[in-house]
Amino acid sequence: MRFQFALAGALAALVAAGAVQAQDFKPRIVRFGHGLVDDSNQGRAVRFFAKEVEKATGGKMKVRAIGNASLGSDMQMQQALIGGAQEMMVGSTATLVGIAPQMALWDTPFLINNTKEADALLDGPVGEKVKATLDAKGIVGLVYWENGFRNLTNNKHPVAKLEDMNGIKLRVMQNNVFLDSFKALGANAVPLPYSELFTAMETRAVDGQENPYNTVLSGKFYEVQKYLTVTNHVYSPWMVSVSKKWWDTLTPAEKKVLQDAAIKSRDFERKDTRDEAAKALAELKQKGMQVNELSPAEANRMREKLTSVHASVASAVGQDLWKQTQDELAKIRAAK
Ligand code: TK8
Repeated sequence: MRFQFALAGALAALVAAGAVQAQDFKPRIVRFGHGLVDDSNQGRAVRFFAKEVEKATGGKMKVRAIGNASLGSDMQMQQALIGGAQEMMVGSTATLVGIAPQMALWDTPFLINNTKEADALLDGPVGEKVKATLDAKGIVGLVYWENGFRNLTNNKHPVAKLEDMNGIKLRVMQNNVFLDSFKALGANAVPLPYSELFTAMETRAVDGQENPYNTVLSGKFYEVQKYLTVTNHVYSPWMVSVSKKWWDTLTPAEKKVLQDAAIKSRDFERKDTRDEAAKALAELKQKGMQVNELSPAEANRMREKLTSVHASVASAVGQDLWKQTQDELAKIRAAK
């Protein structure tokens, strides 16, 4: 017994010193599922992560990137992780709220104004605290990736003023804050998994949706959506998640490889996503989408409607976390 502890201690020291040997890794297959197509910011980052892990383990750990929701929707994959039937996934934090209610913090409209605030808040104590609530639910959250600022598309008419939202059948994520937000704007909000979204738009079961430019582009939404309104109504993160059941079977060296690769993938993914987003709007116009910005007055009217859900988010995530978030944001905004 004592020998085992000594051994564990020695290994931990080796890992800390970076002196990890190939024999610290067992042959393992990691099924890493994601919802977007392979040729998307999400798919590229999963493949980046896979390469990093293979390199660091001398090919012992093989990460299979499985996109297109082939392993299921976000919520189905989360259940597979909890049950231990799948090792890893990445998906919207918004679809995790049923499992970890504090994730609803990230659904708060207009909480985050820019990517600098996003990085500081998500990678800081607030982000860590929210991420850690997954642990007790059977999921280990590794890092936040950027999904991005969400914008509105539809196939009915341009949305230039609040009243234009009336009667638009709008797909939202399976999440109450999104549902309430878009009901407050006057839309007919319908929750649907992402994996059913394209077909729903194609068959006109829904008129519109909201997602970052990157996804509108990679998902080819321009084929079935004519109008895009620049709303930037919420900053949406993705969570890179691991099955806790599987995680608990890993050696310390293997856990460290996954954590290190996750951090590298986060930096890669955020840069890639931002580079793509900066060019995406021009590309979407070129593909035929009609893009409009809201006048400051109309943007304000929408903003007021959307911020009406803030009180209910605060009570859902707890007043302490809400206050800590506001304090943290104030600090981030004050810093140069
Ligand atoms: C991909 C989803 C997607 C999200 C959505 O699985 O559902 O609209 O934005 O990124 O997580």
